[in-house]
Amino acid sequence: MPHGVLHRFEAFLPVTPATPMLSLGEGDTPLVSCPRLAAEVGCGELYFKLEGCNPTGSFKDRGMVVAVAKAAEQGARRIICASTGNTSASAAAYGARFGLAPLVVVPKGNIALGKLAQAVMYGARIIAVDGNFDEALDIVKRVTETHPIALVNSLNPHRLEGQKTAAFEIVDELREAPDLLCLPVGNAGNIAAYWKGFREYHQAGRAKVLPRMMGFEAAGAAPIVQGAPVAHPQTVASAIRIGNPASWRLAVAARDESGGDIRAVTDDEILNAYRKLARQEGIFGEPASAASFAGLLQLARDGYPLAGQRVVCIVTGTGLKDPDTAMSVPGDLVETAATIEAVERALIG
Ligand code: AN7
Repeated sequence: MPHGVLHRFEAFLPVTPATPMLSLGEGDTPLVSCPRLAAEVGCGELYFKLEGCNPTGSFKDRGMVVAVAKAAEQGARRIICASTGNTSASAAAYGARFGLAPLVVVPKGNIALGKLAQAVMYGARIIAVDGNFDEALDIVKRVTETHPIALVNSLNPHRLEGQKTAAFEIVDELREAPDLLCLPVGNAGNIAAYWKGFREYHQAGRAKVLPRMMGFEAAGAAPIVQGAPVAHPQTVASAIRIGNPASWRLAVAARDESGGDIRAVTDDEILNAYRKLARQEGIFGEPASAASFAGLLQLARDGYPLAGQRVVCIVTGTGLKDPDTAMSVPGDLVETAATIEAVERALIG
């Protein structure tokens, strides 16, 4: 059985007879219903879409498979991206799979350990710059103007084409679009891709509802909320530590056309949602991914009308990507001697 985004959604993607139809099994991620949290938040239904179940552990694989397939089709030999970590992991994996050499430019010391390990393992040339993501992206854009290297950041429209397939999957599974879609916003490509996906399915008659798009930036990296670029973005959620998003205008269009909102969530709200989701539902997303649920909790607290609403929160990447942040959360760890008595004592209290 052929699997993956290119096969499953061929009719909605820029696939030609010359497109190499490879896959690592991306897409088809779980949509997990959480009725207890729905009751707590006060919405009708609540689902989490676990994009961490993609082959490299984040939603980036959906768009990367399309971008890299098209680059291969067009005869590219090398691909390049700037990244806060997940894009580089995905580019490195799909570069290996399609036989294109991956180059990744990352902010030195500022990407999560698991993501760096992935780029190392998949054999990317890793260029760690002494600057932030926005500076890295500027450099990469300029490099591709003068070198024959395919750009696979989300400025490449094939990336958003692939990412829109997550919206298709939600509608296919619920047999309707949700009322509200909550997701983190960093470089702002994903919110634009989901909105494109929901509109295309709506136009194709597969959904009657168009969701309100609710995006959440980290408070220390919230250029869209503030209406101006942030020169030195700061947040514990390193994936969305971005001060000048490439898809800014598309994100604002998604917000306004859908009647949604883009808001800021603080690091405390992110970390609270990160722990709560793991401890109450067994869903371990990375800190940036917890911004979706942090945002929903904020909406509930602010009295946003949620009663009866069907809400989907996107968990964009797996928590295993960022072991350092996980280990900074107070855990319940007891070390003892290897005796029955010592372990019995550790069971209580
Ligand atoms: C887990 O990898 O920008 O708003 O370079 O890794 O579409 O950028 C990652 C972004 C959310 C934000 N959640 O999505 C990169 C990068 C996770 C992410 C986002 C990212 P966009």
